[in-house]
Amino acid sequence: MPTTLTSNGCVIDQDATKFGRLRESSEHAADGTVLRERLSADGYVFLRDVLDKQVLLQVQGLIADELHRLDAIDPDGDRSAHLFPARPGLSLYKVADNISHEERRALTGQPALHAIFHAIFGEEAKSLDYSWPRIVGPGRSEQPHCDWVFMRRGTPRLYTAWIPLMDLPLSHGPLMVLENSHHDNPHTRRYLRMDADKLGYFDAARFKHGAFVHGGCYSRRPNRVCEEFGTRWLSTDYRLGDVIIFSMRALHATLDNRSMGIRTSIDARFQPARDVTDPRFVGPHPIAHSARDTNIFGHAKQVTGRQADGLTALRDKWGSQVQNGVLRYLGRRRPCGADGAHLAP
Ligand SMILES: O=C(O)CCC(=O)C(=O)O
Ligand SMILES: [Fe+2]
Repeated sequence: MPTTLTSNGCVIDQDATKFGRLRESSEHAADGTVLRERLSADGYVFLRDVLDKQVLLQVQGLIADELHRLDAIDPDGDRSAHLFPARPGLSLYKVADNISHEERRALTGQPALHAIFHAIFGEEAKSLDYSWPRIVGPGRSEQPHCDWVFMRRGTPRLYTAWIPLMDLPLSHGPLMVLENSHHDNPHTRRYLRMDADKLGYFDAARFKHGAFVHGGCYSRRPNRVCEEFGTRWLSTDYRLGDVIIFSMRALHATLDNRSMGIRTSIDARFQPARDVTDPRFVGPHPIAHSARDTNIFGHAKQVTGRQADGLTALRDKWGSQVQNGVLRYLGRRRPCGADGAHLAP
């Protein structure tokens, strides 16, 4: 009997029709033709033991500093079982912001990674300047989404590289990809037109699979996503040195971290160097998603057009905004009403 796996609290059925292991492509790491074929057929390539561990460990060390600063590590925890035992009761899902541009660049700029992307694109590759070092405590996960809705303002020739910064078996909440979800399909076709950073509060809100969803998330029910597509969630026991590279259009999520330790990983994005770059992720201090209008107070400020305090603005505008939002929601059947026309690949 395999140990229970969950994602966002939902049990992941490990029947062979619903859950499987990633296909490995490690021996083809330098073969652009095979990598491209697999990206096109599978939506991902998974390469074992191809990255420079020294560089990964340097970033891991910086994340350890951040964890100490956050007082997230249990001093009495079992260090032999977990690199970073989590303080009991800790609830943590965070992008580690103490890691400088240069330090991140050392990782994303490592020759091994560039060689892989050079092979994939058949030309010089570059990473977006911004990358996401993540620290994830017990019980936490990322919900199903496609990266395209967050990064659609540059070239469509863009891929995510998700890199574990420690050994991450299934029980520690690693990444999973929904099989064949990168192909055009009726489920994500409209969702993929969304530009998550352009949505107002109500545009970003909808129901999916019986749950309230907000922003760029596709669904909060990974088990229902799997049933909807009729394909499997694919993951693996990741080890330090591995990388999974996947399509912007592939649905992915993470398993819940069911261990007593903290999960650390980093994700970065790569594209051909000469292609247009999404301006949100350019430069030493990229704005990333900070301009996003994600809360109702920000939305209220925006619609009043003045620097009112959020509550005052809400009092003025609440009635009409709720009404408009409900009408807009009822009046459309697609998951989001965003203008996603530009740059659709
Ligand atoms: O590691 C995570 O929690 C989320 C990863 C992810 O969504 C990505 O790499 O695109
Ligand atoms: Fe993602």
